[in-house]
Amino acid sequence: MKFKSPRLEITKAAPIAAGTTEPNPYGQGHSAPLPAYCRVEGVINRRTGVGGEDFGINFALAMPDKWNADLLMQGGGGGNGVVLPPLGLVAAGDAPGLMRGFAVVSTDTGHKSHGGAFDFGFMKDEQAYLDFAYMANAEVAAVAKEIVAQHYGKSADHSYFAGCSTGGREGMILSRRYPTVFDGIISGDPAMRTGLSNLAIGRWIPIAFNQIAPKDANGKPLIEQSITDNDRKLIMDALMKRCDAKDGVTDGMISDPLACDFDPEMLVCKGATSDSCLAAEKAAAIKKALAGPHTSGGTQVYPGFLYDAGIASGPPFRGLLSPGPGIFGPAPTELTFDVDKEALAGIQPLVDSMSTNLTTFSGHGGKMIFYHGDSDPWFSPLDTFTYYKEMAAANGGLETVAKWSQFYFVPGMNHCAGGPALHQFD
Ligand SMILES: [Ca+2]
Repeated sequence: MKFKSPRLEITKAAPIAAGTTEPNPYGQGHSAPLPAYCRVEGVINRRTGVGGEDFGINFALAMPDKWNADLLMQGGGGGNGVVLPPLGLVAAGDAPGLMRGFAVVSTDTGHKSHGGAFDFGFMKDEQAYLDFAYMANAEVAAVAKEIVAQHYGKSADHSYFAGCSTGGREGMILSRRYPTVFDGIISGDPAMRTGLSNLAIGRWIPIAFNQIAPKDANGKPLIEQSITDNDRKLIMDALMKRCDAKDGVTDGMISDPLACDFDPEMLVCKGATSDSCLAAEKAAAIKKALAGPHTSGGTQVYPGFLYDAGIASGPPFRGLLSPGPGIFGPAPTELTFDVDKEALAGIQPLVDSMSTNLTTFSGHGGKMIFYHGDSDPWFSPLDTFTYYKEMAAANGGLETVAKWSQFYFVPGMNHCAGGPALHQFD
């Protein structure tokens, strides 16, 4: 095979017999035997970067013998840095893309992780940062299209991208920076403004709970005791009583989250504190935490979160009402912080995903689906929904945009999976 890009090296090309399984590193979604396919692996722009480290955009492409004539790129997660099996699991229900006949490609987006899903050490290398921020997926897509065309003797009819979390952000970035590369994009629970979402979940919310938490002998807040099991039960019972039926069906799910007008201050004790009511400062702290970070002048710098069926879930996917150590380590121990200063530092122009002009993407027939778990404790579904509304307003209005882009709340779903939800859908 001959390729246009002189920076491309193919490192493996082998037929894989039908019946193999690929363990899913995320532990859910897929275990069925895969169909026969050709697996190609390669690297684009192999180079030596900062500190003498080897960099390059690694990818894996699975091309099934029984091809449906389409290409699917799967988005990444966390800080990427690993080439996950090219299966196409996101929003694929119980049959990943490869089983449905798609050629599927995945990539590490230009660096190797040295410490799990959240190793961001690669950012010290400029090109590695640019590749992660926005460049690598488009480069891999171009190469994958070329390999697919040579392997099957014809170009893919359509090219799709589907990702959740970092993959959701990647889909949004692709729709704007490379608007003609994909015909369809699915962006789930997008990690679209991680500086500001970290301000919310790593600072604003835990520090609000620290303020009401009991303190140890050294004055350190015991954040896990700030909300008790009894508080959680009290809140969830009242929340479901108030909002479950608003969607027309009392089924344990809040399917009309924007109509939910639950307020924890409804539960404040009228007289003496007891197990059947909330202390006033506790209700106020919960309300403040879930309202999202505001500057000292009152400007909202990241949206609030929804009151939903999954917000009291415990570890490993801690809901917002179960504060404690998180994926990035122990909870902060401060009782106050300078929100104005940290909000300014939380803006990251290269990775943030804010501009709304999708005229070229929609102009070539591009379709885009957004979805977001209502109980996502990392990224607010309201941030994604606000982006969707602003994007619609900037592209001809909701009625016009709804013909090529839709937004779906996923009731009960935590971050991309889990929670009291139907999280396998397609
Ligand atoms: Ca309901």
